Amino acid sequence: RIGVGSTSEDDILDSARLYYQPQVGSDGKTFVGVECLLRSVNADGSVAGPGGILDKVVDDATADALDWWVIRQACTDGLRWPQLTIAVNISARQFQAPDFAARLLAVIAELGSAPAQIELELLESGIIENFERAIETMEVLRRAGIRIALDDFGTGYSSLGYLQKLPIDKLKLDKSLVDGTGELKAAAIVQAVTALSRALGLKVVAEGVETRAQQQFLRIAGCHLLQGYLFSPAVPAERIDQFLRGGW
Ligand code: G
Ligand code: G
Ligand code: NA
Ligand code: MN
Repeated sequence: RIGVGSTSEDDILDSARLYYQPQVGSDGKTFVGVECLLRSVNADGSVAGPGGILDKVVDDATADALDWWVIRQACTDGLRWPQLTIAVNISARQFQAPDFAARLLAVIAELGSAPAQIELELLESGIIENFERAIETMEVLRRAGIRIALDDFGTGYSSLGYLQKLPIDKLKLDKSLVDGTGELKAAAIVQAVTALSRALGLKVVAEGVETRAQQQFLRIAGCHLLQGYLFSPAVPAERIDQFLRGGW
């Protein structure tokens, strides 16, 4: 056991669960992939979001263990779902480790995963710091077949210049943009960003889709994929198995 007020690495990893939120084609019918979202089970059996567990992580070694637990769990569950893309959130700290790409490729090889099934969701903040090195890492990963998505586009600076400069495959439109699509100006931004992304050869995923009206707007705007409570929240792996057996 480590010091007072902290939770041991074993306890943290024991409580960790990986949930999966479906990503569907813009018609809402084709189940295309999942985003992995970290959860933790409390002593009473209730399930908490990532904040609950991340707050307990106080040292780098535990943070590293948890980050790599997520990747191994995602790859392992993904073996059952070869038809789905598995998108994993990668923190800036994890992505910027000098051995990140080599370590990821080693895990994928060890587990027998298909690199083309794995997608990394990166934040702008994880890329701009040490930009040149980040681009090199992204290129190494993409040459190995792994896909890269730029997450939370529409928050922060979200420079359009990045869309041209970054070696990415996908853009994830943040929920805040999707929320505004009932309004003229926000709708125009979503249409323009989607059209530009498509012209640059990127796939576009809209996050936080909650209503049929949003779905219809995003489909017509040209978003390839949709994700949100309208379709499903993040669910345990067993639910994904059920969806794939026809219970969609
Ligand atoms: O469901 P939601 O509350 O899961 O997630 C909240 C935030 O936590 C999001 O920004 C999401 O990207 C992030 N997050 C969720 N799971 C992971 C994870 O496994 N790793 C990292 N780095 N971030 C995660
Ligand atoms: O930052 P990132 O995009 O990885 O985080 C996704 C977050 O959004 C997670 O916390 C996830 O649980 C949450 N989320 C996913 N779909 C919806 C939705 O339709 N509505 C709301 N309010 N939150 C959502
Ligand atoms: Na994400
Ligand atoms: Mn996001």
